[in-house]
Amino acid sequence: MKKNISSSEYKEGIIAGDRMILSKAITLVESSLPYEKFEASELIDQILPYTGRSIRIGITGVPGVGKSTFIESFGLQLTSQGRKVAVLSIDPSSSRNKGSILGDKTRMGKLSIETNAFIRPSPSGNQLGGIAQKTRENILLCEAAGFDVILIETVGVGQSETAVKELCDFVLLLMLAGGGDELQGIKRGIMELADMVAINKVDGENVKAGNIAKKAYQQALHLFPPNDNKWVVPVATISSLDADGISIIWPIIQEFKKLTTSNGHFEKNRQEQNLSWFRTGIDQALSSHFLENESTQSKISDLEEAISTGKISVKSAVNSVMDGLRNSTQTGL
Ligand SMILES: Nc1nc2c(ncn2[C@@H]2O[C@H](COP(=O)(O)OP(=O)(O)O)[C@@H](O)[C@H]2O)c(=O)[nH]1
Ligand SMILES: [Mg+2]
Repeated sequence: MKKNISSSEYKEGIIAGDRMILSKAITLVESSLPYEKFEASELIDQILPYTGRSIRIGITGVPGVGKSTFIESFGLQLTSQGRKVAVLSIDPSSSRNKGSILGDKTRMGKLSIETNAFIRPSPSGNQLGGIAQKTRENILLCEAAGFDVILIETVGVGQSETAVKELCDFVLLLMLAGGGDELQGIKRGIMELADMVAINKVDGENVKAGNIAKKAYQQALHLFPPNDNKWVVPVATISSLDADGISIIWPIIQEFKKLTTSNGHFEKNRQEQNLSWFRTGIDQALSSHFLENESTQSKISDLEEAISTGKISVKSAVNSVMDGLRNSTQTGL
């Protein structure tokens, strides 16, 4: 393959569903080189008319709950029904170990060789905003390539759950039964992000505990005020490993889509996500534009030195950087 792919070759290849080109386009989007960033944003503009037609589903829950295993079962079910499934993940941790990437690949072994599936491990880094942005662009690329279901696994803990809400139409929260921590998720506010709760690993000796947990979650969810979109969050028990209970998930998502489309919340959610994307984009563009400047960088490192040696307060240092910014905008630099 040629080294340089032109932007029209990218566009045509993606729309034709060429996986090699799709993979390369994702690499381009994830690049931090300025000229590649520029190329990537042009490409996103070009493919935009071909996007938006998939359903974007977030899969969240603590590490080890079975997200990757679930995606394997659910994804295989969807591909067997003729759907094209793309799997992306979002991971804000910079110190992600290689083991987890390998682990995820083996857990999705069957899905990864399906012709109607495409699995792409996440870019990792320590700036969640940037990663979420890239995942969002990757969603668009996969949509333009004809994938009609996008599954997004949260890999890191904490913030990635909020990020996935910002990227998806529907969020499935996987939980575990037992351990008396049924209400933990509610306390952490995570339940508020979920459009559905599935208690996973309800197999073998875990069936009784699973059913108890299901009741506890149903009761707890009852105490929440009704959602604006009128959706009542369902609770199910599943076994991702045995592919048990998985078949009810897709019809539930369809019901969700039907309800929220008819009351306008589906589109409203996407519009709000777009606006928030725009605002984050401005924040990032401003700060990177400003920080790329060499004199700013050297000023910042001087100030860092001054902060470490106690010569200046953090607040004064920030003010000093901002004064520099104000002066440069005034002089048009
Ligand atoms: N018994 C049982 N084990 C499961 C089930 N789902 C996942 N596991 C196991 O739980 C472990 C973690 O699964 P994984 O999918 O990697 O979790 P993730 O970190 O949330 O992606 C693996 O050893 C899986 O085989 C299930 O439904 N039942
Ligand atoms: Mg996983």
